[in-house]
Amino acid sequence: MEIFKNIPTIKYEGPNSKNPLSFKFYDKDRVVLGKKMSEHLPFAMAWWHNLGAAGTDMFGRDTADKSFGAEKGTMEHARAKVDAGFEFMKKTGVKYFCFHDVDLVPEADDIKVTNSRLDEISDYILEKMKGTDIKCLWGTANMFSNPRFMNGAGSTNSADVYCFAAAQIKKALDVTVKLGGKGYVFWGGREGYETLLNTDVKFEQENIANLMHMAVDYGRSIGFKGDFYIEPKPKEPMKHQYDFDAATAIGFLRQYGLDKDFKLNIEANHATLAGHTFEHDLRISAINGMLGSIDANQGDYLLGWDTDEFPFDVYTATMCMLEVIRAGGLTGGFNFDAKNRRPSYTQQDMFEAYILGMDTFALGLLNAEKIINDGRIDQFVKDKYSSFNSGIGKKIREHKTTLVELAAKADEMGKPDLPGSGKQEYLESVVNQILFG
Ligand code: XLS
Ligand code: CA
Ligand code: CA
Repeated sequence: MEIFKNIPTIKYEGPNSKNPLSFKFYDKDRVVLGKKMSEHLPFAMAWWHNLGAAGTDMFGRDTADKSFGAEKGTMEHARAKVDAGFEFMKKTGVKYFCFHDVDLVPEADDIKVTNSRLDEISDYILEKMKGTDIKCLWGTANMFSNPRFMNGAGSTNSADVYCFAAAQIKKALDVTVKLGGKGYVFWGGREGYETLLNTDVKFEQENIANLMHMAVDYGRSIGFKGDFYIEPKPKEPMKHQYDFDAATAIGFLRQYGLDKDFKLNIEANHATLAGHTFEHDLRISAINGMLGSIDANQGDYLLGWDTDEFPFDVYTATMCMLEVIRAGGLTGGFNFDAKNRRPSYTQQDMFEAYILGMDTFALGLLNAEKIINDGRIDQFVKDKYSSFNSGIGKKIREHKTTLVELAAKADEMGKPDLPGSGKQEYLESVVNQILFG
């Protein structure tokens, strides 16, 4: 049964099309820098936002109807969501999906019941996947909504609750492996604290790391070959979250010996909440060999919370794609962890949101290609450090000098020439010229 009756398969019609249900820039087979657009941009649908979120916020109830013809909170509804999701992915050409355990089925009071529901729904999803090229990008366990996680999951003060975190991870890994998922995410929404007056930070971080080690051991034992990811976020719901940003998460992974199995899933809105640009956290991940996957969305610079908007900022998408291309691509993909604004409540709005997001990243990719082919930006950065190519600079790079030798050099010079100009304004105008010239 067709759910999105008035929505056709979305096709590329080019930048001049006025058809709202068409791609203007995402042309999946177009070759960019030697690869098809669809290979550069493995897009994913977030089960929770697209099939679940219906507009409820702190001040008001649902505006959208996401029942998909079934009664909410039932297994019939869980199956209707699968039907809707697969029809949506086929019509938009999105090839991957991401899920939390409780996005797939209604959670029961007894975890054994929830788990049998997960078995049932994952059979149904597997059935739906047959004959399509739709795949699972990553799975995760929701260890932040249920009241038992009020004091954290891996960081909880209750050993009993810790068992439930472990049980959910185990099951979410089972389902991820069953669906052939490429990755498994830890987003530590409740892994942090409100006040040090009631918190042993070291104890909590050790317990989180221990849980992650057990997850790796279990995952590998059932044949999971993909990457585990930490998804950093500085705050919300907690005041202080342990995985503040990319640099913090990398330090944690290295300290606890998890860096071989984990990479990072960088969400744009989380990077900006941490006071960084999106591209900053991508660069930090990439230079540490840990850029795994991306949650593609954007925040609002006027708001201090996680608005999860569909990305429309082409300039930021351009900077993102430059980072991704320079890093050699992602092992994961681009998951639209984004939701329609509350007044955009129709089925057509759901499609228009994905068209916006996919076109924005297609533009980002095309722009990144132009910047790379133009070469002026890369050349500038290369030249900027050229004093390290020879003489004393080369010795510094090769660790062949000492503070004593360098200090003697400084004495000899008395006063250095000023370093070359950073030329930020010129470079920004070069970018504008490449993008709009
Ligand atoms: C919330 C996070 C969450 C993760 C998965 O802010 O973005 O949705 O991506 O648990
Ligand atoms: Ca996210
Ligand atoms: Ca978010």
